[in-house]
Amino acid sequence: MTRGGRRAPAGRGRDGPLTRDLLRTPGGFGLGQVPARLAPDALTSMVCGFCSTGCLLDVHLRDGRAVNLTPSTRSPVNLGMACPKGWEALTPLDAPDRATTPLVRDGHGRLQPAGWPDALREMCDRIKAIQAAHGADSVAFLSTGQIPTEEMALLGAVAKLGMGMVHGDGNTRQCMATSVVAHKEAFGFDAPPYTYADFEASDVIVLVGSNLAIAHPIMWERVARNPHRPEIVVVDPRRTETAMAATQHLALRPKSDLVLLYGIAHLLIERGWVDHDFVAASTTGFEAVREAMRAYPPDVVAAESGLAVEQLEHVAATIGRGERVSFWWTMGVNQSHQGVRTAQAIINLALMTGNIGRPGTGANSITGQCNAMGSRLYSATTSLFAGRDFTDPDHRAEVARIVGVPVECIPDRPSWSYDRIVEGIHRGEIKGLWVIATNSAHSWINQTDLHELLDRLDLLVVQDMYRTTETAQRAHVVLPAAGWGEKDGTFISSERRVGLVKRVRAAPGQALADFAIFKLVADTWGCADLFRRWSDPEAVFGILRELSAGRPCDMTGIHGYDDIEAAGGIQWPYVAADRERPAAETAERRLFAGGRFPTPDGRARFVVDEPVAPVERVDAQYPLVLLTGRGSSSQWHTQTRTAKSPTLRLLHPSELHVEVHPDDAAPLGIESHDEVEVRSRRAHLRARAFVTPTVPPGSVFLPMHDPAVNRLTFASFDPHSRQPSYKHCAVAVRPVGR
Ligand SMILES: Nc1nc2c(c(=O)[nH]1)N[C@H]1C(S)=C(S)[C@@H](COP(=O)(O)OP(=O)(O)OC[C@H]3O[C@@H](n4cnc5c(=O)[nH]c(N)nc54)[C@H](O)[C@@H]3O)O[C@H]1N2
Ligand SMILES: Nc1nc2c(c(=O)[nH]1)N[C@H]1C(S)=C(S)[C@@H](COP(=O)(O)OP(=O)(O)OC[C@H]3O[C@@H](n4cnc5c(=O)[nH]c(N)nc54)[C@H](O)[C@@H]3O)O[C@H]1N2
Ligand code: SF4
Ligand SMILES: [Mo]
Repeated sequence: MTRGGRRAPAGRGRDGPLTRDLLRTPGGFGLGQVPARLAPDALTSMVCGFCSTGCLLDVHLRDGRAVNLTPSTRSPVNLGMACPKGWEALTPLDAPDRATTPLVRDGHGRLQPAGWPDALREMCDRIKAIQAAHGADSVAFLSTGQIPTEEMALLGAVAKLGMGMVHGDGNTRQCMATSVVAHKEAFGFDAPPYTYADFEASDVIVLVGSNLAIAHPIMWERVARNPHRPEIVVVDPRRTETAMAATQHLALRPKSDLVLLYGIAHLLIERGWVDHDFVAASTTGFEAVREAMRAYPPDVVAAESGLAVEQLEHVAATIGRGERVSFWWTMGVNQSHQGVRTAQAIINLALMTGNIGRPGTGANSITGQCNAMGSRLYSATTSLFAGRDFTDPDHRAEVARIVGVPVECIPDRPSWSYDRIVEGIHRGEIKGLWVIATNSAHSWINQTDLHELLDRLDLLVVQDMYRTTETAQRAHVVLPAAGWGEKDGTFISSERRVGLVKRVRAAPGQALADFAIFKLVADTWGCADLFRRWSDPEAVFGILRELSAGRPCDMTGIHGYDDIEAAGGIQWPYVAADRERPAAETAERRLFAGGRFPTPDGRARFVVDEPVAPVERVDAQYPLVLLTGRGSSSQWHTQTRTAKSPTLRLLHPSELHVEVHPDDAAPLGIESHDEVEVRSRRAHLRARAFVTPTVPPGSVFLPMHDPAVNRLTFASFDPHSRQPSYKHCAVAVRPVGR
């Protein structure tokens, strides 16, 4: 036994039967051919691989190869629409910097091409050596919300059940952790309750910290289709594209959301806009809320949030009088120092007004990446498969039985969160790291010491489509991965819809589907026998189906990929009885109808807390708050994919711009297009100024797509979700060269 109480592995990596097959077949696994299920000159549909909307795209094949795509008209999700990223989704696959062969760093520090067996042996031997010396939990992995669910599940199984790892988290920590915790505490399960039809059915739509027009353009199109002339309330310090189209824009002081939401609750209670029947039948904890909300009268809230008392009265009346009010939130809430309580304050408003479980209502967290929802349920990082708990012996026994592994293989403690893994490297507890489909060296908060920490690792393995990412550049071993369009599996969208992705292109060179890579790692490690049932993505889907039985995310009614194909995507839950229902009834469904929730007593829970100030304060030296987020609908995160499309590059600025309010720019003599320096207490960067009243005075905005931005951000975290607070730190701006 080792420090972590987990078995330390023995023996060396070897070529198992799979790896030997691979050796005999240069190019590997026949990835060059279009799968038998697709006719060579046909149209086939699959879900987009960028955002969580899950638009269905029709892919046009010629001689078995995808040559074009158009948005599908047969899906209720996107109704024939796609945003620029969807239209351009095939282009990044052809980029010249694709990783086409495994790379291993040589004695001179250079990454050199290697064969798969050598790279896999290098990886496994070094992990085993580290674990033997420092314990099984001294090697961790970081994964993603962007690979198919089947691949995520296989990774979780191979790394934790097969290789003895304990700690593995995902980039979803940067994105969704807050909503996960808020949902579990309030609803009893991590379940976004809505369907996109709710955008069209509401008479009031409240968007908190969400720039839907840019980050989820097709959901925004669904809002535009709403025939009820809805009131659209946008809560965002910036006058975003979304806020410009709103009927009420609450440009609150950054990070004053919790006070604002409590102030709205105060007014709803005072003015008698509480649905007491719903509260009595379907919730617990309202009396504590009523008591706590006394402390948030409009004058106090106005002073804290920078809004006018009339604005507060107006928004409360809009919500109170609305018949079908839906509340939606994204990163302006999740990425804050008190994200979980803020999300729950939104849930409180929906519960106290009875706006949940009916068409056009809901407390609705919008997810980010194409498969964030698959990661939340099946990646075996934070929770055990299908929303189970690693610490619950019954849950472990159930999973061991279904998956067919000895129960001792399943860790009995949850993983460290991403920030704790990074801290583990700092403390010398984590010596090896395997990074899959995330670009930490650009996207993680406060990069100041991350690069140095990554360099300190005894082993960094990076598995990515591209060899040029900031993280791959620092790796000892790079494993070349196939991307979206080059492999099979399923994604789960924001509205819980399971959709198919397919291999419609050959991966370049020796790149392999992540699924194949995980199988080869297991083979080389010597634990492939444990995963014999996990033979291909559809077989794994079958295992996940079994794991979902009786859980709120039950999908036992989906018998296989053909069902998903025929329906164009199926929302969970979907049980055997759903198969008998008319398709129109199951096409678009929401949760919690009848006011029942998956808590032990069937009731939703109100949660309240004391608002606290963000950790890093502005002062005379650093007088401005830095907000960060998405820059345009044509840029995706760290730009490894979207920057490869000439069309998408035309749709966004070619240089980094910082948005500065005229009142802040004037005294500094800054005009649009001037080169400026943005400095935080940790680092500085150069950018062009864009002087604009869309940012509030006292704040500046930088898009997250430039690697320099996270050298400025300040590492503070929500205490309950450990999600980084990317949207608040103190900076100064000054002109350069004058
Ligand atoms: N084009 C494009 N689309 C994407 C992505 C992408 O990279 N590019 N990424 C996808 C992913 S993974 C995600 S998670 C989503 C993110 O989708 P969003 O969350 O909508 O995008 P962000 O721009 O990060 O943040 C939303 C807004 O939060 C605001 N904000 C900042 N601080 C506060 C605050 O204190 N209070 C409030 N109320 N608002 C605040 C910002 O001004 C910003 O307009 O987008 C998804 N879609
Ligand atoms: N300042 C600031 N920072 C932020 C945010 C912010 O708002 N502000 N937002 C945060 C959020 S919400 C998110 S989700 C993160 C995103 O941060 P990241 O996850 O780092 O962003 P991506 O650029 O999407 O990185 C995905 C990586 O996976 C690779 N990849 C794509 N498909 C595949 C595949 O199929 N297999 C493999 N093996 N690799 C693949 C891509 O080439 C890329 O290198 O950023 C966070 N960082
Ligand atoms: S809205 Fe999202 S899912 Fe739809 S095409 Fe654009 S990136 Fe793809
Ligand atoms: Mo995200």
